[in-house]
Amino acid sequence: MKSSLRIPDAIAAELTHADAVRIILHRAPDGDTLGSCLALYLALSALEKNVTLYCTDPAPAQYSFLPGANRIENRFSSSALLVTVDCADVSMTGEAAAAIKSGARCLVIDHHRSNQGYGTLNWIDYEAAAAAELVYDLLVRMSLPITPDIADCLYVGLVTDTGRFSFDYTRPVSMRIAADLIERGAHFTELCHRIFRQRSLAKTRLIAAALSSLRVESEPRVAVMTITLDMLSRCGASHEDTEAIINYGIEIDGIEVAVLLHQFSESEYKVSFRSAGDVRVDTAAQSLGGGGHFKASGCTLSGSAQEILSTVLRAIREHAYR
Ligand SMILES: [Mn+2]
Repeated sequence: MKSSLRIPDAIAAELTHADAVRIILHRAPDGDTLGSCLALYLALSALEKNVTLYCTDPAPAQYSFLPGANRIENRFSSSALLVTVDCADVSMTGEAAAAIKSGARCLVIDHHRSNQGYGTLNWIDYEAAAAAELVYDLLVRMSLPITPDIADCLYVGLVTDTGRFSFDYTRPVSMRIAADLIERGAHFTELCHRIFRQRSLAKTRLIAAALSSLRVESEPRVAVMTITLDMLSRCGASHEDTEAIINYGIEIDGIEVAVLLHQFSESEYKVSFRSAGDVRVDTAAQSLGGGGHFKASGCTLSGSAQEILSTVLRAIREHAYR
């Protein structure tokens, strides 16, 4: 493909001409990578191409109702044009990473500022509130029909990545796209009910257990919760049920940073950080070998919960308040 075409047009042209396309979701898939990839999958499948979906992890249960979610494969093969959507780094593409690094043709569609452009063609738009906005643009560009199923998928990407249209990078065009998706048949009430207003009994029990572990440090104002393997098994909960529980910490009035220690094995913990405002938590996570965004980051540490907590608090004091 010649570079005389603008990148989105070049990507549209390449997808139009490809016979086989493998769409890649990021590991630990969220609503945006799922909605965007499924929408692209449904739209390209209607063109009678050989289109497949790959993700190294399964879709979380609350998204399993999405059209096409049951077609996601967890084994990678690369005899097709690759497309990653919402994958900030090649390391998030599971087994596809090796193929991409060794030069397999790969289109990258993303909106993360940290994306360095690891593909053959890279469409990275930092201003987009969700990758779903870019896939919407792509389908319009390709004159592909946006069916009610596709509208549902794109709406899920938008509504989850924008925090229900409330995060500061939500832009007027995000809402115009959402309005258009509703006109095209997106079942927005039912989608939001399934995603935001319904949870399993196991997860509800896990929230209760996590809240009872809450402790608050005073200097700085850090809320800490711990989820152990024992708590997971007592609640009948799974690792994916820990998602978003950290929000209960950061939503406490006056709290600046929230931390969640989530035990993975006897001595291994995943540590998540959230910031309520001006305190940046990416630097704290980076100092411990992790990474992430200004207000949301994480790392993995070994040791006892007590040791890890003191390491983490020290990192927050030394790096987050600079
Ligand atoms: Mn996204």
